[in-house]
Amino acid sequence: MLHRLCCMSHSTILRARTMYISFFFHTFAYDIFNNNLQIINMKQTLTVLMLAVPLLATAQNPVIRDQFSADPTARVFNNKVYLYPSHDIMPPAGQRQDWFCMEDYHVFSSENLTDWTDHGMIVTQNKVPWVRKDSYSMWAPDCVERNGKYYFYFPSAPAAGRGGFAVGVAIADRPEGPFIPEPEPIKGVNGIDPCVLQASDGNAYIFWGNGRCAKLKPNMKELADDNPKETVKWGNREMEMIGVSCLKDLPNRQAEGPFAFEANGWYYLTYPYVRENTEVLGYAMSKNPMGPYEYKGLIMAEHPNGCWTNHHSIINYKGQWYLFYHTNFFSPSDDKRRSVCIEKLYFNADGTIQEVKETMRGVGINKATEKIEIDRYSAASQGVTTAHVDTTIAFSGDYATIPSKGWLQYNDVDFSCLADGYMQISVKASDDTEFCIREKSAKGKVIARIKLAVRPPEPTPGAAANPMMSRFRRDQRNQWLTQTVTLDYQPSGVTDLVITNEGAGELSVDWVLFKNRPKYFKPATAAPATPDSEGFIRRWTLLEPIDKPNSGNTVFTDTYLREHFNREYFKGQQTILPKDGQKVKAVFQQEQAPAGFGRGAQQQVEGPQVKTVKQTLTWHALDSENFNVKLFRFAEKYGEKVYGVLFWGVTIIDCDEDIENVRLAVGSNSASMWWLNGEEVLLLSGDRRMVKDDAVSHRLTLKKGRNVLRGAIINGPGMSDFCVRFLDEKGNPVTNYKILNSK
Ligand code: FUB
Repeated sequence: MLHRLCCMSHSTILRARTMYISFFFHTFAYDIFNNNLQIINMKQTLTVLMLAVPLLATAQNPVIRDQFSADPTARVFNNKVYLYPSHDIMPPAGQRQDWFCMEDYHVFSSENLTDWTDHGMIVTQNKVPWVRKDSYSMWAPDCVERNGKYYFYFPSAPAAGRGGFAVGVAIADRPEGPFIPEPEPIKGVNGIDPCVLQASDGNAYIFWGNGRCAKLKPNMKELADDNPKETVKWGNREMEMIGVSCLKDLPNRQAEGPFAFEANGWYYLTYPYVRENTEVLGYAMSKNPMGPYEYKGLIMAEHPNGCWTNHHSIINYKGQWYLFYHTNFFSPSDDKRRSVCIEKLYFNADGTIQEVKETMRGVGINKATEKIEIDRYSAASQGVTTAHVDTTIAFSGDYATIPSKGWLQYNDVDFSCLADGYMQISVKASDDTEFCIREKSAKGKVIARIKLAVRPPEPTPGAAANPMMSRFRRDQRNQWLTQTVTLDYQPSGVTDLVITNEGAGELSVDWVLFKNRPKYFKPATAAPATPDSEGFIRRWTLLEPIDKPNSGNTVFTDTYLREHFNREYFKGQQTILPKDGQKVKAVFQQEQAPAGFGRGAQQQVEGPQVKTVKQTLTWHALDSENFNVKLFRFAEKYGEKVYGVLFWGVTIIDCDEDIENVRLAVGSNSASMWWLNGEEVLLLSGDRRMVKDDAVSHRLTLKKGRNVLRGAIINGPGMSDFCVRFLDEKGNPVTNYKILNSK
């Protein structure tokens, strides 16, 4: 907390020094001069915002991403992790702008260290009787449970006395409150950063300030009467202090934030102190809660970015040890606005602690279907850099820039939530480029390959400028673009993602997100289906799309359609009663698409105009989720192409008796042709949209027993679909039949 002494002008240092001395003087002096304390004999219920707000998934560091949070004390209560941080805010007018500013506390909880719920404000400065109004000094807290009650310990500036800090306690029946503050601070605890250790000897010990420790009474609100006392010299004054100074003979320069815990048969006293210029986290071990402690080394070195403070806690959750600490990630130029981060922590066999490195990735597992801040990567090749997306918005986060042939890896993404997925990614590039999302390593299986075109088209030499073209193909160099991408391969379970820049220039990435496609189809069941209440036939056995390039839908004249629908693409085209999963070999002659379809207007087809196409295609028995059967979505899922294709669909209708004078009513995008029991009954030609009952056949008879309805739908550059039903003489839907094609 005294880091402001660094990086200051001489006069500022003098002022700061005076404040430093006065801070400590007042802290110690508080006990001596507290006779004037005004005791407010009133229990005050704090305002508790009972609204619990789930935050955005925050599997990366920092874990709280919508407000500042510092000095994290994590505790495990009822199999959940509760986080009690201090709450840094931007200082209001009239407060020192370059100093800590905290008016209240929030509590957060999580069961997976990824999804955090903000339970709202639990204690606020102006509702604690003993706290000086508007002192903005609600510094590092702690919370422990004893006999079903939750004791929240917090330091602040007392209203009475001469300044400095005291430590109060607020009590609740539940970890998230409501907490009721005691009217007075704990007598004899003068300082900051309380931490309560409930030792296996049955006692509770409170640690605070620069490592002082005293036993608490079982009521958890007062110091025990049998605590040792020692005389401390301050300048030429002498003061009697309660408890023992556990860090007295250890590395302890500007030590604060003690956090004590018991594990492996040892008591650990962990604490921030200044090794050189800014704080590190160190630790000492002892066989007794009050020491003597032996210094063992570092838990975490100085923050690489120079943030002066660090403050931490350590928990074991579901068998894994975790270190909670803070950085100033969301406020890089102001280290009094900090944010909580988490890393895994490991012990050596002799009980010593392995040093922890701060990472951007943190410990949480991301669901593939949530926005993943991929710039908080786990590992990266040389040359990958990060920068803030918007330096004017505090919580906007970073993006990463990957050099050509570089990569970055983001670990622990859970794909179990993705059934039928596609990907969105936010990217920026200075030129056309290509990149991949791969699994596990830079050479891993390709999940998606993206060709990113950002450069406007070069004008064709000699051709007059075409203003229409330039309107549609903008220059997108150096602009953030959200790319929607189909997946070549969908991973399962928890895995690692790697972005490889396979282009010639730099590529910037901000976030990636996987989405489940809406379910357009379900596999047909074994039981027969019926038409829906409006008579629409939703069960079809559909063949994967036949490749049929077309320059557009305007060519779909009656003549064209009759010629092309009556060609044979596969054997049994008009007789097959396909089963789900059955394969057909399609072999046919195909004219090459004329200019204008997927080609530049200037390009002409060269070489042979007709080629032989061979495709192996599968039939799928499906129930459409909608009255209209979305062939485009079917093609996306099962086809090689979605545009310029020809679909075949078959459905088998079973009637208990003849149903006479019905008409087949069809809407389709684009043109389509329909056959009932082998007879052509309807042709929808031209460039059409799907409209209910767009075309209606002559009168037909659905005969008793089995009837086969067959359709062929052709698609140019549009999103193909169709809807089919039978109408009776009065135009009412016919629904009294079964649909037999099944799984
Ligand atoms: O948050 C204010 C102070 O900064 C804490 O009490 C110290 O531990 C340091 O993190």
